[in-house]
Amino acid sequence: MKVMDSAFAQSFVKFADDGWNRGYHERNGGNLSYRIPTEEVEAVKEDLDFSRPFTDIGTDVPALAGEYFMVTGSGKYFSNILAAPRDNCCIIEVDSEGKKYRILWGLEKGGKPTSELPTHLMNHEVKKLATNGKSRLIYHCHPVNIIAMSCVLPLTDRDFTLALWQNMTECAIVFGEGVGVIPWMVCGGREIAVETAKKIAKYNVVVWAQHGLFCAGADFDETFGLAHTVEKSAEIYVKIYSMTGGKAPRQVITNENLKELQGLAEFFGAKISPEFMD
Ligand code: 2HA
Ligand code: ZN
Repeated sequence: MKVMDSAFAQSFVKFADDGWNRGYHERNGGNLSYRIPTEEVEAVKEDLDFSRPFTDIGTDVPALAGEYFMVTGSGKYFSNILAAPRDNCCIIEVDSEGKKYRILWGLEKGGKPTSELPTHLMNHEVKKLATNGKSRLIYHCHPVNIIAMSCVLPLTDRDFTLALWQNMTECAIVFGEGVGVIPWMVCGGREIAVETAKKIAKYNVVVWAQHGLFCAGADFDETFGLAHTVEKSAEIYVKIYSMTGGKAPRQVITNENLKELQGLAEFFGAKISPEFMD
């Protein structure tokens, strides 16, 4: 089968276009990667080219040795992915030591995988180990309201988690572990990758202050839905404080309410972390 005839590549392209249509990807902002299951790689193997050389990843990801990923290209625009996936995305293979990668498909007109490849792969490694292989997507985007919040709130996991849980009932169920926050750092390198990987071990959402979001998930719908839910709550937060002129709103979901919600979360197989509820 050709790569673009596969269900995973079509889901990847639709995901990218959904992100573009939601306004999360100005210019070349954001990136997406999918750890492809072995049987899905096998199904498209005839369309892969194993002749290109290996290149350094810039970090070590031994638990990803031999894995395959579909990844957006560095400097490529999410707005162009639907119309020209082969020019804007690629499939890469990680070598047997987890130190190098090579391109097997895509980036037909040249280019490299996302500039955030070290963060993507280190996050994949942590999540693969933490979820017994279930977690498969890492998504980075630049949504307006979560970035605005990161200019105003204290940059702690607790402040962001409670602010995002308190306005909309779904949130504590959808991201019951809470969200991690890292302060502003230079993007694209190993240092920010290490800090993000520490947070993503505990959460599925990490806020990069004055930059955007990283989300992890098991499938395309769940991962996009997570970013969308976080950003929707951030939009409500921004609207509330714009309406009140910066004053605390009259009513929000209280910690007592969150405790009452725990039963419903458990019914859906989720859990609201008690850490933030005291
Ligand atoms: O331009 O979002 O963080 C891609 C990015 C870098
Ligand atoms: Zn970015």
